Amino acid sequence: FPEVVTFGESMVLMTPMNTKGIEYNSEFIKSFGGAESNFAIALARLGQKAGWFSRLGNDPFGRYILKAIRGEGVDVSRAELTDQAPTGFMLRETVAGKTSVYYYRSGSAASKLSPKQIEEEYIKKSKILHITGITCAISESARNAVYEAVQMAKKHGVKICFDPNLRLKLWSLDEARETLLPLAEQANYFLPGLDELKLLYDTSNDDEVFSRLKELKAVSIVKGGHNETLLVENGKVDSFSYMPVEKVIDPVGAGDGFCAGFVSGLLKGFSHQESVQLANIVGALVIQSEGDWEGLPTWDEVQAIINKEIHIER
Ligand code: KDG
Repeated sequence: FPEVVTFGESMVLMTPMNTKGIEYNSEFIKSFGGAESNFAIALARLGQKAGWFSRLGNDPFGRYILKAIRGEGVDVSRAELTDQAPTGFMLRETVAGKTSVYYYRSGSAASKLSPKQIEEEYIKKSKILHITGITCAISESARNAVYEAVQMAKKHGVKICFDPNLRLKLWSLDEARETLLPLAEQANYFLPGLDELKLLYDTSNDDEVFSRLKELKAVSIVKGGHNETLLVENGKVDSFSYMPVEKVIDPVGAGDGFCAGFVSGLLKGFSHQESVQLANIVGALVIQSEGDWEGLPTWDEVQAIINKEIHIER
């Protein structure tokens, strides 16, 4: 059984091969994305036993995604291929420095996730359950699956790690607040971005954000301060500078890698402070290569950075 379990939608991701954008481009690169599978792949590369599940269409896209995630060493034994609905699909383009995302996922196989797919034994045998706000946003039944998993985790003393992953293309800010703020109350580890918190708490004031976080029982790890990560624990805020990077190539997926870095640190017995530093290293490596998960580092690469022995060429 995996030590970390997560679940949520993975979709095929098409990006134009050149800078003309989707409308004027005729060649695309096929890959896939999904915050939770990015997280699970990141953990597997860092040497942890990770399990991810979802529902995928029994179609070429679904089979491709399932094989790729399995190939990364993630346990996909609870993932399902279904004939009832198609695999979700997304396109992403960056034109003149502006990145846009187009989703084709309503009614997808993953949106049919429901509490029925949450296997108690699978959750119970893990140490950490990782959930994200995206799964809550894709459908009511998927949101109920998240609630079910959270209840099971609590029942069996499994720690809950929560990344709100606010996606305003999927739901309104009001709907997001209604679901995500109560989930933050249930979490043991809360890993939001500072921008997300400002939206969720409806404030532009950092102090107000941190006083809200101090009220939570969770340890909060806040991404995206001023080039730093902030750790909020026992009423105190500690700051950890990002690892400097020469050039940011593609920031997508950095948050998922970051969460996995933190969770991997916990599982390796690191302190919260050390786990945040590991998260920062993983985040810094992901943004230096293209793709949502392709640039995730292995544990050997991370150790080389920690030991400053080898310069990783990317
Ligand atoms: O965090 C990266 C994800 O946003 C991406 O891989 C796709 O899960 C995704 C989404 O819903 O946008």
